[in-house]
Amino acid sequence: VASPPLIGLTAGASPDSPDYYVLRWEYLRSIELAGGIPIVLAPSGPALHPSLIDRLDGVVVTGGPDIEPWVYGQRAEEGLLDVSAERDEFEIGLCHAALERGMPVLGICRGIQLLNVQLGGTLIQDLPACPIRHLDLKRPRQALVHPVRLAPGSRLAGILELTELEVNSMHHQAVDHLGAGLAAAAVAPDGVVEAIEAVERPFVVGVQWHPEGFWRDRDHCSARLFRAFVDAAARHGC
Ligand SMILES: [Mn+2]
Repeated sequence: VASPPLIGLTAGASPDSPDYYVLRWEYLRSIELAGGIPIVLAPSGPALHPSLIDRLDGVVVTGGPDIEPWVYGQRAEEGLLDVSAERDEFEIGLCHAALERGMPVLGICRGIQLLNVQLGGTLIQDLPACPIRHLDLKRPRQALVHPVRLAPGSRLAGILELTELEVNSMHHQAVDHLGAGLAAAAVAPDGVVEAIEAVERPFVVGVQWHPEGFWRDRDHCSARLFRAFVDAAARHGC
């Protein structure tokens, strides 16, 4: 029996106490339930060392602060929130190493944005608050805020076995121009891109919502997304 795949998940500095790195444990639980072994990767230390990366089978780029606009060739605009140059640099390096190795990558929230700019895309720095309120800190994380329509024939539609689903929403930025080799896999009714995927890579998927928020509901389609990702990582490790 093959050993479970090792999945690296990015952590970042705590917005409240910058002396600490933090990662919401729901990400770890979601990977465990999907059959993977989660490994927390913090910006400091050996996380970018090839001898560590080569032992991983997949990478999850998690939620977090805004990406420095210079990374995608823009100036900061009104509405830009907290940024972390340390985390940008770390995740861009990690993502580059993973993509170079054909390793499966799952980007969540900030992670979809990181994947997109990594491949040359740009971001909307601050979404308008209507018609859909994509960010509202007073809402519970599991609140279903808006539907997304999955692109017919996309990898994501195949994984989730759906054409449309209701998602949570905790973002004020979004994918603007798509990076090279990426396609939109899900779109909200207001036109905001809610998922992307690489057309010709094994498993490179980003979602703007937070599937880990549904880890308690094993029948939820989010479990299928984590399962497909961990399975792809297991195949990569073979
Ligand atoms: Mn949204």
